[in-house]
Amino acid sequence: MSMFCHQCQETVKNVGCSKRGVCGKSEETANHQDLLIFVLKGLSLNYEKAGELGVAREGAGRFIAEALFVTITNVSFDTEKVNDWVLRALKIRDELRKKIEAKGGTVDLSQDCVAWSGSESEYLAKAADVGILSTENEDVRSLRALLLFGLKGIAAYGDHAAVLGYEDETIYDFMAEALASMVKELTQDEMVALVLKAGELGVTTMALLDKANTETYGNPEITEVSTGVKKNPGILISGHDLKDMKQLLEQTKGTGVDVYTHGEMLPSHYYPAFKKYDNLAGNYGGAWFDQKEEFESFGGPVLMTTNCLVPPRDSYKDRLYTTGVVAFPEITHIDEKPDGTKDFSAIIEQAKSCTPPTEIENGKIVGGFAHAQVFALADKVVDAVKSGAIKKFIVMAGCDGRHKSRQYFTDVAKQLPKDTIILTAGCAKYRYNKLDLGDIGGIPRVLDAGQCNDSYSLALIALKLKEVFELEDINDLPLEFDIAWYEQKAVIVLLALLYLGFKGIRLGPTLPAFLSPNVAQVLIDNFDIKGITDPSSDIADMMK
Ligand code: SF4
Ligand code: SF3
Repeated sequence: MSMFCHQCQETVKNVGCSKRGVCGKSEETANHQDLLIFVLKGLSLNYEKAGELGVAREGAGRFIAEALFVTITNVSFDTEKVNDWVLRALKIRDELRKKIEAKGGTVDLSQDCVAWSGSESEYLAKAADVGILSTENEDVRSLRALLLFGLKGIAAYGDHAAVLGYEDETIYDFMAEALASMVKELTQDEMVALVLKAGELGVTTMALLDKANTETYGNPEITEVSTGVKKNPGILISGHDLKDMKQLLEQTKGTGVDVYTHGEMLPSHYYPAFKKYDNLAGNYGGAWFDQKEEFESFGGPVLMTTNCLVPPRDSYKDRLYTTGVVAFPEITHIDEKPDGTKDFSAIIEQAKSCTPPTEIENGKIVGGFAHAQVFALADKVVDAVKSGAIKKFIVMAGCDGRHKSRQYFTDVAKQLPKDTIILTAGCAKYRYNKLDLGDIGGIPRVLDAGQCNDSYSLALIALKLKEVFELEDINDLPLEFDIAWYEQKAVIVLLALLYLGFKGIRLGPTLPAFLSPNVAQVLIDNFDIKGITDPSSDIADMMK
């Protein structure tokens, strides 16, 4: 058996993981995930057909989103659970077929992904035939990969919106259209068009999630978050799911247990609905890849709501919990109840018997600069640009990761001239959000909009500046991009930015392994995408 996965930035030699994932994903899990994608293509063909015939498809679109989310880097390491997703996908695919046939229609049985129904013992053998490398032409494979990985980002953000009750059928329809396209003979122009459409749907999805988050929890506000610890025992919550956060805060209220955020959960401090909880104690640690040390020293239970989970050490396995689509063998998983709520009482009880967290730092992080907060400061910002106090905005959003080469982003942040403002979102911020980079007339030099999906806020801020300065072209703004990527949510953020017309985006630490030379050239020719070089040269170029 072997595997092939090249969907994240840490893939082996920037080519592909072929024995085991650098992320810790096993061959079995990787192959089951490939099989899941294969079955989702068949499901999507039936979904399209059902749509043409007016056959009800309730639940199928949401299912596609959740199943794609399962395959994102650092979400599921549990082969059995992925196997269950394959079984459910086959069932939904075949139920759609029955409904289509009941209406007198037919499904395309010439497509293996529609017709195939092996027993579970055949899954691994089948997976070997249907993974990424089954597409022989390297440019077609590259365009399909770019589309698939962008879709995964749409799926994750769409799912976050859906858990809050915000859904948009056009997002599901596009996911199905795009998955189905991957088994059709399309021209390269048609494939490029679908990649660009993914960018458009990325904007739609991030806008929907922004609406879901802000209508449910209020607009993020400037907030100072402590990085120290208090005297009570605590629960650490990581990942991106704000609904889990809300339920955990509600259930811990008055129990004597504090809640600390980790990684991408830091921005929850910025929302009015969460700030009112006295037991929301602070942020513990940094980006996802340091979690082994941080979860160990935290000493209390840890709840992982989405990516990025790292295979845990034995020392804290008994106090690690997963929920949602996250899964790891032998780690307790908290399921959602039929009424949509989750019961975190077991975690809270365990926390009570734990010692308070060990302090690993004691400072503060300032954030909360999503669109509404920045618009409220618009006059100040515009005056600072007009007076020359702010020369450039540098968007440094995205992901953090393990590689030493990511020191580049810290060095850029430190070396940027003092008349620049860094706009950030996502866990990339941990490379510089604890540095004292000062302010410009009271405006902090690092403006953190929130989670990676809040890159949408950064785009809105740019569009607002374009309007205020009455510019024809968004690329005439004093704005540069120096984006860090790791997993597939960053792929959709990138495609969304391209769709919005931004050009000249720098991407690092490496360009994606899944871009063939020709596809990379298309992005360079049409969007002036570039890789990072070294901090001084890139800063000199950005400050031109
Ligand atoms: Fe390798 Fe990344 Fe795939 Fe994990 S997600 S197997 S590290 S390419
Ligand atoms: Fe980070 Fe995983 Fe991408 Fe949401 S938590 S940005 S890497």
